Amino acid sequence: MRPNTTPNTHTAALLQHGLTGLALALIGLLALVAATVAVAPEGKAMDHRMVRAGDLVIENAWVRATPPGARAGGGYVTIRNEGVAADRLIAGRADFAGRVEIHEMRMEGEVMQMRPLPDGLEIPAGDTVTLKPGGYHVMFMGLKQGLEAGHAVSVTLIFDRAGAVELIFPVAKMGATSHDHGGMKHE
Ligand SMILES: [Cu+2]
Repeated sequence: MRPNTTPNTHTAALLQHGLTGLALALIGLLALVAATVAVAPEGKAMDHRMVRAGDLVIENAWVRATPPGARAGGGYVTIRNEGVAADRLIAGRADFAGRVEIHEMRMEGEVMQMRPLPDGLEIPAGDTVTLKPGGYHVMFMGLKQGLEAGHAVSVTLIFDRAGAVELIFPVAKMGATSHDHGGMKHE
């Protein structure tokens, strides 16, 4: 028995706990700072939050604010695959929409066509795929509520390999049109 090792061990444990607490507090503070800079004043997509899921790095997620009465909305995100195997964005879900689809938009002759991708969207190994206006996008069908600029919504994207990934999509006002007049609420 060595009775005087007990206080030493105890002190070490206390010190360790103290350090862990400090580290957790710092991480919390950083997360808070990261969350605060999500949307720039002009409403442009300026989300710097980055989410890692398996081999995927997902960032710059945002949804476009919808005009009153809109039944569908678009979401955009950048997905980087740092792995050696291809992954595939196959589906999604969101509480605010009846259905989530993965769409592509492309010119068919002179007409811009939008259609769901039946097999999802491949994220090749070592490559980055950007979903953006005029290209690939996440389509929220059957909106249950309007998407209001300055707010943020939770969306789960489902990948073949990386699985279900829950993301926060800030709502940004983009591409204001002639519909954006007096009747709309301005910030
Ligand atoms: Cu679409």
